[in-house]
Amino acid sequence: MTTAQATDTVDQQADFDAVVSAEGRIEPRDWMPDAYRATLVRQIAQHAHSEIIGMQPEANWITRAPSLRRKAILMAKVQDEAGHGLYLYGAAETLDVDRGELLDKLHAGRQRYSSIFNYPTLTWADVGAIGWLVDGAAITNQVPLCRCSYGPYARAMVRICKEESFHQRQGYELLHALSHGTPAQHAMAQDAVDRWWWPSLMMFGPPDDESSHSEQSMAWRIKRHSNDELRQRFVDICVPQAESLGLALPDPDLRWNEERGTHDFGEIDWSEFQQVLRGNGPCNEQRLDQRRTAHENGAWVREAAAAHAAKHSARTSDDAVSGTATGEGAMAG
Ligand code: FAQ
Repeated sequence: MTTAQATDTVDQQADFDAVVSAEGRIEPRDWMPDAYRATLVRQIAQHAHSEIIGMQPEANWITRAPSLRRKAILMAKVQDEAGHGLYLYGAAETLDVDRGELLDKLHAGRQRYSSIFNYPTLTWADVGAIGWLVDGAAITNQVPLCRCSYGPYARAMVRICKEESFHQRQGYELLHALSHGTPAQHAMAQDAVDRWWWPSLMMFGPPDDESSHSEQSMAWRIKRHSNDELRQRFVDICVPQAESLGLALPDPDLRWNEERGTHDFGEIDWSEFQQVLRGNGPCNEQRLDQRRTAHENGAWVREAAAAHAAKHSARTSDDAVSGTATGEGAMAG
C-alpha cells in the first residue's frame, strides 16, 4: 500500500466512525471496514436462512389446520416468512455477495440458521406457541435492528417487524382459544408452551460472556443490545401475557425481583443449545434435507426466470439499437 492509499484508508475509517457514532446510516456504496462487511453478511445471511427454514415447522400444519380461517392465517404467515427471506437476501446482496452462494453455504452446513427451527411441531398448539413465543422473541430481537447502522438491513427490518407483530398476535389468539377451550385443548396448549419456552430463550444467542461477536457488533451499532439484555426483556414481556393466557411458564425459578425490577429466571441448558448448533438437534437433518430438496425442485423456476430475463434484456437492447424503445423508430417510419 502506498502512503497516499494508507492516508485514504485512515480518512475513510474516520468518516465511517463519524457516521456510526452520529447514528447515521452506512449505505452500500459507502466505504466500510472489511470486518464490518463480513459481520453483516454473516448475520444477515443467518437471518435470511432462518426465515426460509423457519417456514417448515409451521407449514407442517397447513393441511391440518382446524378451520378455513386458521388455514388462511397460517398460509399468509408462512408466505410472509418467505418474503422476509427475500428482503434479507436482497439486503445481503447489497454487500457484494451472491444469494446463490449464500444458499450453497447453507445447504453445505457452512452457514447457520436459528437453533429454534430444529424442534418439531407435534400438535396444532405448536403453531400458537411458535407465533406467541418464537415470533415474540424475533420481534424483541429485531425491533432494535431497525436502528442498525447498515441502511438496507435497518430498512428491511421495519417491514419485517410489522409483519412479525401480526404473527405474534395470531399465535397469542390461537393459544388463548385453546387455553379457554376444553380441558384437552388447554392441556395441548400447556404442553406446547412447555416445549417451546426454553428453546425460545436460546434464540437470543449465548450468554454475554460467551458471545464472541456482541462487543464489536455493538460498537458498530449493528446490534443495539446484548443477548442477555434482550432475553431479559423477552421474559419480562411474556410473564404477564402467560397469566392472561391462563398458561404457566415451565420455570420454577421464575419470580419478580423487586430490587432489580425484572424477573429472575432459571438456568438455561446451554449444552442443549450447543448440541443443536453442532447439528444434533431433534430436526437438524430433516430441515436441511427438506431445504435442499426444495432448492433442487425449484431449479426449473430459477432457470426459466433467468431465460426470461436474458430474452427481455436482449429485446430491450435490440429495441434501443433500432430506436423502437423510445418510439423513435415508429416516428421515423
Ligand atoms: N441459533 O456472538 P454471538 C425468526 C451463533 S428469525 C444459531 O452472540 P451474534 C422469524 C452465532 O451465529 C430468527 N446460531 O452471535 C421467524 C455465532 O456463530 P459463529 C433469526 C446462533 O451474531 C419466526 C455464535 O453462536 N433471527 O425467528 C444463535 O452477535 C417464526 C456466537 O453468538 C436473527 O437471525 C441461534 N439462536 O448474535 C421465522 C436475528 N445464537 O458465527 C419463521 C438477527 C447465536 O461464531 C417462523 N441476528 N448463534 O459461528 C442476531 O440478532 C444475532 O445474529 C444473534 C446472535 C442474536 C442471533
